[in-house]
Amino acid sequence: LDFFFLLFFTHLPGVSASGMGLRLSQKFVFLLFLSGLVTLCFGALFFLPDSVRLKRIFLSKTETPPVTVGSGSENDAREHLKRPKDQEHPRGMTSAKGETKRLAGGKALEDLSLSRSRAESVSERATVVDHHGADTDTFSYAKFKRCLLKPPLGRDYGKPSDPNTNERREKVKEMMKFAWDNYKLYAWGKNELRPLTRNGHLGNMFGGLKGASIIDSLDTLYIMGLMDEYNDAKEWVQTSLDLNSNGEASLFEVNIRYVGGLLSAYYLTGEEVFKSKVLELGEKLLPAFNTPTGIPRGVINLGSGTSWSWGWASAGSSILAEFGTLHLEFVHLSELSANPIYTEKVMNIRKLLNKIEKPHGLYPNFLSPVSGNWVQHHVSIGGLGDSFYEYLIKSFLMSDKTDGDAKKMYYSALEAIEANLVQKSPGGLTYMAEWRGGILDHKMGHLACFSGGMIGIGADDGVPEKRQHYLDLAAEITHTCHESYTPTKLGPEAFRFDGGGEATATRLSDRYYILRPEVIESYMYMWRLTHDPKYREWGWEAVEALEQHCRVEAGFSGIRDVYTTTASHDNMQQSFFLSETLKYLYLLFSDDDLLPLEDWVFNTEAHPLPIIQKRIENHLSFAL
Ligand code: DMJ
Repeated sequence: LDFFFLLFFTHLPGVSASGMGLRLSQKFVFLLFLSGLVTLCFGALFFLPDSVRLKRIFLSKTETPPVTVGSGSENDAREHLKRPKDQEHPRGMTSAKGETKRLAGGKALEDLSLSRSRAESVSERATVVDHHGADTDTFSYAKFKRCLLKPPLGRDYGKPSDPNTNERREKVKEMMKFAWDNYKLYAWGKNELRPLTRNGHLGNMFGGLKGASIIDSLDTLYIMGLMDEYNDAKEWVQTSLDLNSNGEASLFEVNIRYVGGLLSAYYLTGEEVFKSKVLELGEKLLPAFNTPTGIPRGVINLGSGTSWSWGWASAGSSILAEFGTLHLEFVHLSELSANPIYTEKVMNIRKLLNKIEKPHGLYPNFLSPVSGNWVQHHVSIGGLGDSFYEYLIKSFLMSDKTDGDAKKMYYSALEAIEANLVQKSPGGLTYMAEWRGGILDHKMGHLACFSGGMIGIGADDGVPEKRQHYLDLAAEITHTCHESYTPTKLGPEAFRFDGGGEATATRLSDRYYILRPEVIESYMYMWRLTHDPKYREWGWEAVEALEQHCRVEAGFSGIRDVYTTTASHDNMQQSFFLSETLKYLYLLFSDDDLLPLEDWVFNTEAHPLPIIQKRIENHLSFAL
């Protein structure tokens, strides 16, 4: 400044550096110059580098320069999310938890409008260990396939060497093609076929979602090698499966049929469309868990996310078989998305059920999602309770036998069931009665007949005598259910052991058969476990009966009375007929290497889900 001052005055006309007697006009010009100089110097601060102290002193935090492209906190965060994980943790690096992380190349997050929860889940991904071979944010289908113990479709698609069995298997395949072709012809895109009136049925169980028969058939068509049909089904999923519906859906039904069906289609085929659809659908189900206890309500609006209990469920309760039949699918949703939220939701249900006091060790069918207490003391292995027990043992099996809590809960439940519900009829038939606050109802539903298979596959607890005990119990229950299949060789909706009857429907209203799979399901498991030829014979009886009583010109239909041979049809080809009944029959006549039980667990709609192998870590070390 001194330098400028001297320069200025020595150059002013008539002013010497020593002579400071200035005129007023000269003083004014001087002040003007000075203020200009100060303004210039202050402005120059903006052009100085960030580190210059002067700048930091003069400019407060709020005056930081505006964000330019490529810098700034928001863009930095996105860049961080986009960065391949293996740049952050070199392959094979050990995390804080001591887990060895084999990190795949990071996938750019395509969606820049990340929601908060999504962003959080991304950060949580670092700690998720995926036992299918991708312990990062991407699921590796190729690694998953390498880690299966056996090829899913066997050496030769499970084709049996015995020609007679093969002929039977071909017959079942023909039935599937017939059921599918008619659905395609008359009800394409609807949920079910009405084979008598030759039209489609939508119903209101799936909240406006369509194509239930298509989703339920994908894996059956695929394992049967009906590839044209499978491709039509896949194309429909690609072009027409609209998940943006706004209706009221059963959480349970959407989960077992749509989530289960899409998951198994993905695991069998590796087609990305199934994965993206199922992850989209999974997210839509999450709001159902927003209750004081985290126990979901039965009905959810897929658009708004609001949920409520079934009108018929007492005191706004949730149903054991519904909220207890989510575990397998939700664990797989976490596997595929690397988002732990799904597993957390079902583990929370598990914890609550584990802790709560149970009358005689039994699980009643109704529970309040608000208080977390039982609402009624009705216990049943059939409707309202059934698949909860199934999912306990299957959770254990699907976890590669590591989910000890599931196993413990299953065995204590089964002991309580044996102590309180399992009965022997005067004619020597073993059955499972229902329990109403301590009083036994000597009735068994068709739905309860799945329990033969369940007790069979759960019979491996390491103690040989116990294993035999459970195998015997499984065989007895399956035998009883077979006894109920008479005289048409199809079984009623419910049968009783009182009033002089033995496995007989005494009420007219219980005499119908809606193409249900449970008895055949038990035949299939018992065949795999024992190879006793009677199970294949019983299965063949069912095939013949279905052909004789349920096959109509345009599909298969349920019947109103299994005790009369002049059938009255109910005009409905249920989607579970394609998903379960025909699949279990096909497996019954196939070799055991078609969907081997060492690798696969079937959800309650018969959709195969892979066992999450713990030994995979060893496999991976040489698979990579
Ligand atoms: C299927 O949708 C499932 O098996 C469910 O668990 C109960 N019943 C039907 C078939 O009967």
